[in-house]
Amino acid sequence: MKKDRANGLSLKEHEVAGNGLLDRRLFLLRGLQFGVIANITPTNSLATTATDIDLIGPTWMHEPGEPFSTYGEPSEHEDDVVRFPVQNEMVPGNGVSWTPLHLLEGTITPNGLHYERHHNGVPQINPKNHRLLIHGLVKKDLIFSIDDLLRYPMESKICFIECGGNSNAGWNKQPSQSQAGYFNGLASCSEWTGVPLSVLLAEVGLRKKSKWLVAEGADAFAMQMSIPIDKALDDAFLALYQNGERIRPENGYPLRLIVPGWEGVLNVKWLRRLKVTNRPVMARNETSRYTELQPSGKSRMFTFPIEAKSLITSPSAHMVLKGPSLYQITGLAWSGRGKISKVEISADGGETWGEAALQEPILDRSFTRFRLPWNWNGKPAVLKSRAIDETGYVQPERTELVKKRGRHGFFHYNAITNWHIDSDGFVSHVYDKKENETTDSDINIDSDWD
Ligand SMILES: Nc1nc2c(c(=O)[nH]1)N[C@H]1C(S)=C(S)[C@@H](COP(=O)(O)O)O[C@H]1N2
Ligand SMILES: [Mo]
Repeated sequence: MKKDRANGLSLKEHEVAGNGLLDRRLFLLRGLQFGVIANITPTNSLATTATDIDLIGPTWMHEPGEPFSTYGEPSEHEDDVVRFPVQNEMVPGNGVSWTPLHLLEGTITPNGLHYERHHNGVPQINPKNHRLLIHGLVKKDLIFSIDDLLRYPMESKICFIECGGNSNAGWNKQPSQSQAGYFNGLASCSEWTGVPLSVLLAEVGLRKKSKWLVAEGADAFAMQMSIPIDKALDDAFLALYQNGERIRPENGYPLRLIVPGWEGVLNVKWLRRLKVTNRPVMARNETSRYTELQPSGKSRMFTFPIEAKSLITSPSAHMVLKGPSLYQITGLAWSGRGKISKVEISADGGETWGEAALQEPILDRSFTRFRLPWNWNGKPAVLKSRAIDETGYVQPERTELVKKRGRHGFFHYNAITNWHIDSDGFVSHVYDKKENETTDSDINIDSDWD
């Protein structure tokens, strides 16, 4: 066994878990260099040795480039980095478009790639004609124009939004073979800026019996959702900006509600009305949907917070590893209950686990990027990631989740995802072997979200 001369340890001794998972600090210390010493990478770089040195340069160095633009676009060579839209044929404008999480890095979702969930299309709203009414159990009803709202003191928060129906193909009997983002990408993370709801609720003055807030959108679906008043006063806000610019039409322009860490459906877009009430409105999306029968025979409803979840975005389904070598396993973790405290990775199907490096900043109810070096030996392997949040909650294995939530599960699928790598390096999605026996789910979800 070759020695890593820097500290006298062999690569084997840097292993933190079985099947080649290495210490999370190794890349930070010496990049790929330690692989060289351990004879894993053929040269000390993944690049080619320079022989012909071209000092003339490419053609684009010999003529002026393109002129300036008023609004930048991604390079034409990145045109595969797109959302994946799926429309419900029966209802105009009802569908989703998935964020390509497997093609992105870092934690912030570019505005043009934020996932979309509309129930009846994207209204084209002229902000001059848009109003927000706050009424109900309040001391005085108030109407705000967008210009009024833009004059209030604002705050920013980086947080994820995840649809309660995200990853729900995970309830199916067979593992989805879509790319990671195209079955887990009804989740995105942005910096949202706007006016704290508590400020406006203080202006209208809450009456004693106020317990809930019903939010209504100005789309043709007239989405209505009920939110407990305590959450509204705690950290909900009315967003006008998304990653520094005004919110995109598809994400709620000119005004949307942000309810940090709670299921996506509460983040009402194109917000036009907030009614303070003493009980929930019992709208479609809190009765016929989002109410789920449990194995105990009782139903659960108003299951607001998003539980901790993680997903390896690379390597992930459809990718191909180029032979035995060092790889960086990377992905995203998030929790609606606070910060991510730890992400563990397994390269042997869950037998042993190693702790991943968490990329700073680690923010409350935001995407957290994790990474871990892996020395793949070229043999079939199963990768898993497991998130643990600051409340101590541990992301469950699929078997556990299915056992707990039963065969009527549809929302809040947050189980561990397994990526199988075959000896050709091809990555596919698999369930644990034992899961095939225990899963009695007979649903087949491929075009229903909510
Ligand atoms: N007015 C309105 N608000 C809405 C919806 C909608 O269809 N209409 N969809 C909801 C659902 S189910 C989700 S998951 C999020 C999606 O937000 P996004 O499209 O900005 O990602 O918005 C919520 N707010
Ligand atoms: Mo949703």
